[in-house]
Amino acid sequence: MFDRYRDLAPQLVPLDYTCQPDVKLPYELIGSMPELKVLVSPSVQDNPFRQRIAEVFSDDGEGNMTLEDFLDMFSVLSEMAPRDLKAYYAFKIYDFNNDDFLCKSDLEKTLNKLTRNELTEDEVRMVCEKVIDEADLDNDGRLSLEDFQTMIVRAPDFLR
Ligand SMILES: [Ca+2]
Ligand SMILES: [Ca+2]
Repeated sequence: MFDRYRDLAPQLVPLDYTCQPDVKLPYELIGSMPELKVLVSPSVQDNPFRQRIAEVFSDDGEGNMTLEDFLDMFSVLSEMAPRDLKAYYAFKIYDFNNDDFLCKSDLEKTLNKLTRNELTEDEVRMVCEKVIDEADLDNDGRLSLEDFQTMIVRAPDFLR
């Protein structure tokens, strides 16, 4: 993974990391990686969450990544990562306004991205209401991480 990171910008990334150099690669380089483009499935050519994933894993929240951010991202995305860890980051990725809850607007945004705006506004609203209805265990109208994790346990296909 270090080689992949360095290959993105050999002029910026030193070979020797023993002194922990303060290097960050801009999102434009990270987001161009084929791994990030096809994450959703091979049939989806461009991953609509590409930028959001990089934002969540970057320390600066803008998708610019240190080597450490980069390694974290790929270890969570790997097939070997535990389900709870994947669920935690999926939650963060969908929590667009970073308030630690998935509210209706987060879900609408997620759904619009997943379906590439192919659903009508009414359809999106209906699906989001249904998701909250089914997963909101404490009835506060939004999904906490706990609500979300329970939902995932009941829908094993979700993380794929
Ligand atoms: Ca939120
Ligand atoms: Ca809730």
